Amino acid sequence: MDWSGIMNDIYRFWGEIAQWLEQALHRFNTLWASFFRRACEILVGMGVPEQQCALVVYGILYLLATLLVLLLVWRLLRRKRRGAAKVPADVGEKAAGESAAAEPLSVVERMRRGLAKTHTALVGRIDGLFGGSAVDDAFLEELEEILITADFGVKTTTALVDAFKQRVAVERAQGVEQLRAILKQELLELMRLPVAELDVERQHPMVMMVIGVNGVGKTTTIGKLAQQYSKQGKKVVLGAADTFRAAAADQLSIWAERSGCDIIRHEEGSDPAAVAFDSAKAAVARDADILILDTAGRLHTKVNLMEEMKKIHRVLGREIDAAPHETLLVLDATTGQNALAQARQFCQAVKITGVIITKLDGTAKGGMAVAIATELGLPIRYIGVGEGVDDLRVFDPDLFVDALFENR
Ligand SMILES: Nc1nc2c(ncn2[C@@H]2O[C@H](COP(=O)(O)OP(=O)(O)O)[C@@H](O)[C@H]2O)c(=O)[nH]1
Ligand SMILES: [Mg+2]
Repeated sequence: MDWSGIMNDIYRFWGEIAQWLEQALHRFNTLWASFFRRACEILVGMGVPEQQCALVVYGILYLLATLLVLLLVWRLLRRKRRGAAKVPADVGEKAAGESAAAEPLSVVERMRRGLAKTHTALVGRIDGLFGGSAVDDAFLEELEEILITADFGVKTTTALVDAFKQRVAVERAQGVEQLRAILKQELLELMRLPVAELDVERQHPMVMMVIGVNGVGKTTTIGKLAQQYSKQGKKVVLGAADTFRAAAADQLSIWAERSGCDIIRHEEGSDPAAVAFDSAKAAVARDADILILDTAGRLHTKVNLMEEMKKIHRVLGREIDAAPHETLLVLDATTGQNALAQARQFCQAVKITGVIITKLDGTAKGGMAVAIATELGLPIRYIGVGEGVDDLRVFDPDLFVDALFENR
């Protein structure tokens, strides 16, 4: 390799650049000098003393440079503000569909959105009625019809309308606001049950068995619960006792992975009670806070299904004192009064301690939640108002009734 040739080339190249820079500097100096001279002439023409011309020229240039910088900063800030203004709109769109939205919705807002269909069916008609005629027989009949349409059930509707009628008479109530407040209060009275709240710290491990017919949302609900409890720092073990199809355990495994909790599963078709046994053993050995057991809801005959439930109950009780501590029945709100019939059948087989109502977001018949609480005397522990993890909520009757009746 010819090093001296290369070095010569570099020197020549560098010499050319230096020459070009020198020329550019020279040209700039000439330009600057003529600009400066011209500016001074103008300033003198305007009456500025000649000795102060340089000062004024530099002052003007300094001012211009400052203005330019300020303009740039202003433009940058404006662009940033516009960008920020766009974000909430995007977040809102996502949140409406999926709960993977960056900005979490408040509990009240989720409840409002989830119960929107029932709210529309109920409040528009009720306000129309309350704002119209006096409280007479025709009025009460129409109120009854509205409540039945929202699936409050005949028994609950009758009790509610009777209580409403009495209070209105005693208090001589009238006008939309007053009548609506009375209906809300009476509804809350019906829904408040004298039962303790679900307390997962009551036992260690706390065992929850989740039952219900096929497709109501058991596995999804367990997945959401696992994720919520794990987030709270609890150690959760899931038991895949729905051994009817491998896909059921696969579905639960995905949730377990997502929330970082353990899962006990056996092969497809194996004995669900054996899964319950292993799950209970594992929960104790691993010092878990909570064990949640998924079950199948699709055995060929009802008798089989109920026998299986009883067997799982017995197995759990033998392994962990007083387990299962909660037997939660999952009901699909979109099935309306049919869910009530299902609940009655399950109640005959096992001791149910609470209900989880799913898919309240998909129905205008949210009144069935009231019917469950009042007609079966079972506390509603959670409600599902959407498919996102945060759409499963601890049931709060006040919040529920507010979301149903509030003005939007
Ligand atoms: N819209 C809505 N869908 C739900 C809710 N809970 C569950 N689902 C859906 O219901 C379907 C059945 O759920 P799955 O958990 O498999 O029911 P399982 O057979 O009882 O275990 C799934 O598509 C879930 O995404 C809810 O609260 N709202
Ligand atoms: Mg399932």
